[in-house]
Amino acid sequence: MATSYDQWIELATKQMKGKGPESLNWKSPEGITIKPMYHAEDTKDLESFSMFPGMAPYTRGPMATMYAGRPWTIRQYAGFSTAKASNEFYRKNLAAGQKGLSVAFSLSTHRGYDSDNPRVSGDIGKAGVAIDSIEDMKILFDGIPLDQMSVSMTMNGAVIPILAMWIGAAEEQGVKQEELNGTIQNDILKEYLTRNTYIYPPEPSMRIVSDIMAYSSKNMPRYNTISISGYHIMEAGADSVLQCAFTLADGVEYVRAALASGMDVDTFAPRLSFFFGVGMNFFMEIAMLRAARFLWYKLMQQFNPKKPQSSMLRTHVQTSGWSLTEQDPYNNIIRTTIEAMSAALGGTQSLHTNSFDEAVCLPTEFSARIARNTQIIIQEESQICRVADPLGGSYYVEWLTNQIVEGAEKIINEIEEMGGMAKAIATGMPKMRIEESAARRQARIDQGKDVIVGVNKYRLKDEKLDFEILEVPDSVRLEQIDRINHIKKTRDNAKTQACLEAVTKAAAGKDNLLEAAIAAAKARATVGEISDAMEKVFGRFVATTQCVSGAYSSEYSEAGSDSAQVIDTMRKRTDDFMAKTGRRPRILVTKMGQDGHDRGIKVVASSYADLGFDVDISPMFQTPEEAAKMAIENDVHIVGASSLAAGHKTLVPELIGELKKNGAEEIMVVAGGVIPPSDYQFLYDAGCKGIYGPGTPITESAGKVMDMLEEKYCK
Ligand code: 3CP
Repeated sequence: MATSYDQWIELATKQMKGKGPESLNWKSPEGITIKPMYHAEDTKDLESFSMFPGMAPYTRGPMATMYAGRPWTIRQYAGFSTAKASNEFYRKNLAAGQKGLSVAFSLSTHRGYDSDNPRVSGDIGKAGVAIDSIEDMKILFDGIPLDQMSVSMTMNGAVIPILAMWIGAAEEQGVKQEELNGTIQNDILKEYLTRNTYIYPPEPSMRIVSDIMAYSSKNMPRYNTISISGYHIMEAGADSVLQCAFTLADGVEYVRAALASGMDVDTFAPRLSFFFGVGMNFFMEIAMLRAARFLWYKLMQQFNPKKPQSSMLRTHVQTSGWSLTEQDPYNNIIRTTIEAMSAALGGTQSLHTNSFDEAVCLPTEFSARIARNTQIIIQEESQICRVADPLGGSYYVEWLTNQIVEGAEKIINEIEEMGGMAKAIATGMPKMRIEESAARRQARIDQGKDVIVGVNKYRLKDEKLDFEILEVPDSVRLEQIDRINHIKKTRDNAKTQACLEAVTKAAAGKDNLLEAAIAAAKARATVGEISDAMEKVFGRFVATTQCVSGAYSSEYSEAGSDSAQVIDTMRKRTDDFMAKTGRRPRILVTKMGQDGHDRGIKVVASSYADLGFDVDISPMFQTPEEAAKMAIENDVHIVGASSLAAGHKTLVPELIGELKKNGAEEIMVVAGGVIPPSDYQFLYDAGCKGIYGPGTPITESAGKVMDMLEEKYCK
């Protein structure tokens, strides 16, 4: 029976009692207007439409049969404490159905510090496994055959020593370099944008990326030399269009860097890989993955690749850590399942599913099992793997894919006009866009426009934490220090020093850095020593911290007068404080330790500024002593310390101690981030005045801070 769109409008209008269906249009965070229905007209002549999977332009996936031929790799990101503890964890997971490994390193390791460095006393083994030497690396992979197991290592800052140690450990396991299979993240550009685990300035860091590509393409043909990552960009607050655009623009920059170093595009491009994050906007995430593949194909054509694989985007996906909530945490299992489905329907090659407890603590064996089984059940029970790209041809998904293509392409063109991503990053443009997007999202959540079940809707009155918390003991640090001391005593020091000098010479000249570092790693040089050997030439990068203004409050005023009133009330309180005390309430927001997650402090800083606070942001990676000094020098009323990497029990009490030591106990300290509720009392006993966990609306935490300040200064 022939039907028409006009007839559908008529029917919908009738069923909606006279309201036209356009009244149901919804504007997504990307600014895309989503209609309540799509049909053939919407998919006519779409540029990104693709007939077959496995064929250019790859919108439908890189392989012809996709999961019908081979399902994606279940690759869970894990690592904590010592190499021995992590090795046991890996072996158990592999026996239980995990297919590939993915190593999470300690933040101290990321930043190129050995475990005996006083700067990292709160970080060792907390958010990943501490690796100081090839001996640790050998223990990490003990009993895991590196010629068979593909290993992903999330490492960017200390990428040279870590990759060198892995290659060295494999060799001492009897595995040749050409047999090695895996991926190194090695995506330094996004570190300056969001993740912050850089060590050196951008220019030498880009040289490191190219050196790794050059070495691997010659010696490790099965190795993916980079994992160009949008995940962290999304986690920092980017919407899907921004994630897609910035990630691909980073990719283009790496291709140009490799070409500039003299490589032929087809020698390295087939081994570029990607890494995207997916959140809760189900179809948008699917569309983003499809759009990214199409756009990458299109972008690569400017480099005239001959091999089809050179323009084929293959990706790992991780479900969003940020979408997990501390409140009613079992809801996180459901969120992760939905996100995993979008990754699968979007055509990922490899997937990590988060554990439900990650908004509170490190995953335990129990929570990791549920996370892994989420993937196994989708793969082995749901039958969704039977057909390649089952959503291909869906009016809505194809239309949405093209919307993301168009939106992302616009931003990529803007970046091209600025001279490429490295130059764009230097202007601060991408960072500001991401932060603006994050502040807007926070404002939508705080107003209840974006629903988060258990947080801003259906919140439980009485929450009890009824699951096990994994805590990494401080003794891990002492164990690591013992091992470093032992290595330094037993190695051939003259040989080690000669190898380290060769690394410095390579940094200053043209020798391949990875090649020099492999020799140093085998001579038992430590991560810190190899990093320092390069730092002598490259220096260490210090970022300047800025924040956006107006995004949080403008999202409120766009919502109408009721919402705007919340902001006005807070502003009145800060104005009154100023009238009574002669100063605006002044807060220093700081991150201590090597935790680079700065979305939280950026959102807090820009929103508090919108509410009328004077806000100072400390540089990243502060010691408690440095943070206290800055608080005193800036004469703040309060310090907000953010912690997402399990260092809070060491760092927050040390900060309070430093303030006291310097006669500034009147400066109050509050904390926020991923802090298990079972640690709250410990922190209160140490003198912390307030703890604001994930999901606390900014207006609520700011209100509580003002309660304390008014009590202290206005009575
Ligand atoms: C796949 N294959 C197939 C088919 N599908 N063959 C025939 N028919 C099919 N349908 C083949 C492939 O060609 C390949 O063969 C082999 O099977 C493996 O497939 P793959 O797609 O290459 O999968 P995998 O080895 O898992 O590699 C996936 C990518 C890799 C390419 C994405 O880079 C990867 O594993 N990345 C993971 C990155 C990661 O885990 N990152 C963690 C970030 P060949 O081997 O012969 O080619 S965690 C960060 C957390 C946050 C933070 O940073 O703090």
